[in-house]
Order: sequence, then C-alpha cells, then structure tokens
Amino acid sequence: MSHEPTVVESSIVKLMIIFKEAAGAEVKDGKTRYSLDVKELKALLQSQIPNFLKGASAAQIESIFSKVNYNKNDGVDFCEYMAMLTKLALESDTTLEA
Ligand SMILES: [Ca+2]
Repeated sequence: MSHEPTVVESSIVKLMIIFKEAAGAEVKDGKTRYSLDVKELKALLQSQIPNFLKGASAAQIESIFSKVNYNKNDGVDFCEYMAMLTKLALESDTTLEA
C-alpha cells in the first residue's frame, strides 16, 4: 500500500535533491559523500535563498560558510546545511523560538 507523499515528505525530498545537486557527489574511501565548498554554498544561497540573504557580499558569504561549517572541515554537509536553514527560519519568525 502506498500513499501520495505529503507536503512535508516531498519538501524533505526536494531539500535533499537540491543539496545533492549543489554539492555534487564526491567519492572518498569508496563512499559517496556530499558537501558544499564555499563556491557551491554561495551558488546555492544565491539561487535558492536570495530573499533571506538580501545581497550578501563575498566576505559575508565567507563568514556564513565558516559559521555554518561547525566541524571546521573543508565543506558544509547536509546536517550543517539544515542547521543553517533552521537558524534562518528562526531569525525570520521569532514565534518559532522555543
Ligand atoms: Ca563541515
């Protein structure tokens, strides 16, 4: 038995697809991984989140990258990206705060 995906389910899938397309697959130690470098994060922010960014400069994008990249490795993974989206949502609607 299968059902049509709900709005939340299809939204999650869309977020995953867009993230993967922006990051591109990288194979490391035989495992496929997805993470955004600064250029990829910038392109994703500009194409998908322009209204939240309000014309951030290159320096501001660098700053966003280092803040979002919690484990300070070379990329922003899906978990770090979702945390950034959560933060943006909370900043845009304070009634969502705990
Ligand atoms: Ca990271």
